[in-house]
Amino acid sequence: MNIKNPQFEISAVGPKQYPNNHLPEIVLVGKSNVGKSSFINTMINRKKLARTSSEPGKTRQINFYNMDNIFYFVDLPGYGYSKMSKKEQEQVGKFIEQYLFHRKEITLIIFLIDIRHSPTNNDRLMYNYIISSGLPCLILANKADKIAITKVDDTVKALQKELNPIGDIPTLPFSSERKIYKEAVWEFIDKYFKEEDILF
Ligand SMILES: Nc1nc2c(ncn2[C@@H]2O[C@H](COP(=O)(O)OP(=O)(O)OP(=O)(O)O)[C@@H](O)[C@H]2O)c(=O)[nH]1
Ligand SMILES: [Mg+2]
Repeated sequence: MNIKNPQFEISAVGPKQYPNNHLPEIVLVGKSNVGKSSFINTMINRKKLARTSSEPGKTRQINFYNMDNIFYFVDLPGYGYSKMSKKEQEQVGKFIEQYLFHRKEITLIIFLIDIRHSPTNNDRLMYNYIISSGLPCLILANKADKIAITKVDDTVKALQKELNPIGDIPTLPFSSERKIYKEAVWEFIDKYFKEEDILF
């Protein structure tokens, strides 16, 4: 897919603010600072459409990015940012749950894990939720540039074995620094949309 005119549409804190045009939504989930917002920028070759930061906890609302009126990338706040006050963490947790548990437009979850580490407890909670929801999911082992290129494939396999031993959830490497992994993700999205007869 070649997105020509990606647009930020809205930052929402509740369902009333979600777009109501029923486009399919591809949602980014993962812990704080894993690279969700950067993923969106990388996929569409923009440096700053989605706001990123080296400080965890940058994204606090649910941001909808309209991809040529074909679908939305939905950027969620990350979980597990311990420096946020308890109240803020609870509030952000509520935004995430409210969206993930009820939004009918979700068509694919892109679940980012840091390629360098075993999944955290919160990653496992999120994984369990995804499995129980039955929503389609793609796992991305992100920040692949942080390990030697020759080790990427084996590390991705090991991570999949750890998190998803049955091996029924596709797992790919990704990196916003090393752009070579991007095409495979676009191919996955294209194929997925075609198979599910989702659009156009
Ligand atoms: N080396 C490397 N750094 C990355 C990659 N992706 C993101 N980063 C960096 O990681 C930091 C966090 O990136 P964000 O995209 O803001 O992370 P996020 O998951 O949106 O974080 P929250 O909004 O806090 O949940 C930034 O400093 C990015 O430049 C990657 O693939 N490789
Ligand atoms: Mg973010």
